[in-house]
Amino acid sequence: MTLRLLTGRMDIHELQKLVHKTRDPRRTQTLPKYSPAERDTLIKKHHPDYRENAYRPIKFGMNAGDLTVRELAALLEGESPVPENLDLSPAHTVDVLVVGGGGAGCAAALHAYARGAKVMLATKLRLGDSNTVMAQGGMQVAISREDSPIQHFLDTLKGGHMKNDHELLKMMVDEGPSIAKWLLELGVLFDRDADGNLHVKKGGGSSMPRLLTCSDYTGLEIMRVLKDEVLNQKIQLLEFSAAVELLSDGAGTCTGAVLRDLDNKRSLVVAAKAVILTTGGIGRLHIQGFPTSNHYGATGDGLVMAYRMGAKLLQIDTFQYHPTGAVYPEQLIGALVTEGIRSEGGHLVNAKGERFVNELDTRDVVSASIIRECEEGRGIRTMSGRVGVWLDTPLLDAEQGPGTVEKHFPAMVRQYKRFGIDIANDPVLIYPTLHYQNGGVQIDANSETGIRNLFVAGETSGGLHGRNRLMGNSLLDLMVFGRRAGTTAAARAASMPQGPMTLEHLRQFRAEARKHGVSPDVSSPMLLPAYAKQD
Ligand code: MEZ
Repeated sequence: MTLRLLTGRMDIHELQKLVHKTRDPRRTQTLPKYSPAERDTLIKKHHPDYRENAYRPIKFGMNAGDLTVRELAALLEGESPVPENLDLSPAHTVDVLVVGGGGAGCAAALHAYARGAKVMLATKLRLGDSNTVMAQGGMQVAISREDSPIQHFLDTLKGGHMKNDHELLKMMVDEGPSIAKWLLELGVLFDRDADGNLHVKKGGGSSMPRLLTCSDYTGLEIMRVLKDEVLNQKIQLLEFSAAVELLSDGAGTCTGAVLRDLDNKRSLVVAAKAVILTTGGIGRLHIQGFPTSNHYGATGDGLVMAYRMGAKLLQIDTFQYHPTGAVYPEQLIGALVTEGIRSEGGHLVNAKGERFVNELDTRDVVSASIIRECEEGRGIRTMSGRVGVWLDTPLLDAEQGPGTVEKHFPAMVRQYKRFGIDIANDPVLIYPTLHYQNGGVQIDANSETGIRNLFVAGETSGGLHGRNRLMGNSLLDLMVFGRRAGTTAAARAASMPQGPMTLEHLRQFRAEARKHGVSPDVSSPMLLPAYAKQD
């Protein structure tokens, strides 16, 4: 297939020739080595987190005055779709309501259920539709003899610019091995070496190989097993049922939620002694106009509901732009091209045929470097006006032997093959894509927010990753804190009666919004991206 879509009138194959031609000189090229001050300057100059006009202060609530991106600020201050006179007679009464059907939600539901709680899992789309399922490159766990949880802790802290919550981080790295054991016992097929031992790979910003992988579809494999387990345990499941508001006892304790049945367009009240929010991130808000690697439902619902209830948010001024999102073909814009390719030696190459960054530096540095290359005219422009740099995927076959790409990255090969592109022969064009919300709702060691009986786990929570998450730490985060949330919520539910259900917090929130002159035009949570067909 001939692709006549790149720079000027040049054929993509013509441009790709430079990548093939410069492979040898690139092997010995000296890469920039940044001092801490230079890294800081690079990030501040080119990383999207530092584009001042993309941010504004939040007008009221627990984070009044804090800066966040405009798109999120509008939703946090937004108008609930729930009327204050809604009939709050419950359609369901449970001990623990889990909101969200990804990895954190399934883990929380399974652990709460295993401790005897009556659990309901409600999810906006189908069970498993989540960012977990799209995680490709692996889950970090310090299991090799040469490695240790302390080393994992230090790498993560360095990657997060020392802004990580130490207590949460210590829990995550310490509990990694027991999480891996749990997943193996459930049936997750992590990659093994020829002797049958678990095989670990190295990710960006890590000093040790520590990624447990299932080729380049790790999240999909983990979700396969977790979904099966939720279904096998017959945990009560409500699909296409989006939580739109929480309920409180009127004195600061969470007592349930209002769901919107997306099929029948009806509201549904669930009485719950504890609620666990696991709704993932915000990629589909497309902040600053970025494409995203996130799934369709990643619209920040949990942040919005927790904020309205009075929970505190942390580090909501920092987001992760994964360095390698697809730029071409148009059908794949923003789709993830796993960091695993760079972990195995894939070079990033500019329009001059040069490498310009250590590909395994932390993601904020790599993304800032790619953006710099493009801003300074060393990017490759597509006919539709998008710009990117090359990721030299054929290099893997050239270095490690034919068939390497096909064998190690079957999902990636298939993703491109559908559009006639063979990534074992042709380098791919990439640019940073909105991938992860570094911050989120503040939680304690049990995943509980400042609101009693309201728990948050996974990407919706904040603090653990500091200002830049390391590859593979999100899968571990959601397992560790999904388990902690599920376990504590079940214990809490066993020790107390169901409290009264009111919308008192909403009444107060609306009064605050009026006081600050916020127009009720923006409805939140958003539930589906702005371009979704509502019918
Ligand atoms: O943790 C991630 O974000 C991840 C593993 C992504 C990837 O590049 O594969």
